[in-house]
Amino acid sequence: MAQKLKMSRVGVWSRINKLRRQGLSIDASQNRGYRLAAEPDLLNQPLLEAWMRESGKTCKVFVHDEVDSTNSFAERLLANGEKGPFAVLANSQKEGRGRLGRSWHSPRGGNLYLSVGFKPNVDILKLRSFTLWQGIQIATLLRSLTGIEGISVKWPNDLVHDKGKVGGMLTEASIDCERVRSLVFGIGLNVNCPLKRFPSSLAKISTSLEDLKGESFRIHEIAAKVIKATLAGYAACLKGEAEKNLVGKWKELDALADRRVVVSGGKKKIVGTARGIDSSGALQLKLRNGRTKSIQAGEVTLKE
Ligand code: BT5
Repeated sequence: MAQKLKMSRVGVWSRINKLRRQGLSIDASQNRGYRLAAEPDLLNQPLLEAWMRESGKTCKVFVHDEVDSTNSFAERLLANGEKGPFAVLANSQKEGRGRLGRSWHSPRGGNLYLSVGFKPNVDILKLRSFTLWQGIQIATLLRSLTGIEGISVKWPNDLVHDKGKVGGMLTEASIDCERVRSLVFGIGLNVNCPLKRFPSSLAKISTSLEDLKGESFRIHEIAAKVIKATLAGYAACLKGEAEKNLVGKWKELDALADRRVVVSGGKKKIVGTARGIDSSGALQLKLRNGRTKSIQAGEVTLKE
């Protein structure tokens, strides 16, 4: 290693110790060298960048220990002239958020809190199904990466399994004259953080990849691959490929398919059977009177 890096063995040793202090677990063996024994659960920027190179897709990344919200951080970067795409990641969030003022529980270490910022400057129609399409991309990725078959999408922005919610997505955009000027796609994914660190009411309805598989996952690898899937999903939306394949792909991963559900929006509640989505991304709800209602926005819960 010293020869390859053109430095002294003491120099290598001191850098290895620096990496150990950053949380990397490195084994040493006399006359053989060093080996990365386990990857840390806390984010390490060079390690993330190495995984991004490995995954074949890179963009600028901003790694933090704690932020208010990675979505807010990305919005500020875009407002200050940062060009997209870039990714913002944090070990924890003080004000992680979901939709409609709800919060996203974001304990430190082991879970993914990631936002990707874009400057699209395209017609709003091109991105109207963006969150649904990203859900398909990420659920597909997680199934193949973890072997957990039951990971599904729940309209409009959840990643779920029968055991509970494993992740959520939040897309925020600034729109002007029907054009999307800036776009932030945020995802929170429960990876390795033990559910006992969740408030008990939330632990009951949540799950994590570790909880589902019984083993922990490399957070940097997952982050790099989710970033890659997000960039590819965005490109597919701009090219119009997403819209063509949306309905069919959603069907393969739809947690609500043919389930009796209650849709609430404001004070109204509608009961029906979920029958997938249409090409605009609206939920198709079959009502008791046989009609199908298109739902553009709302909250869906399973009917007991
Ligand atoms: C979401 O909202 O599911 C979108 C969550 C997006 C979070 C990411 S983290 C990175 C980026 N930065 C941010 O500030 N946000 C994004 P919604 O559909 O409104 O669901 C919120 C509800 O999910 C809460 O009211 C809880 O019931 C539940 N919840 C909160 N934290 C959770 C967690 N860690 N795991 C599972 N469920 C959770």
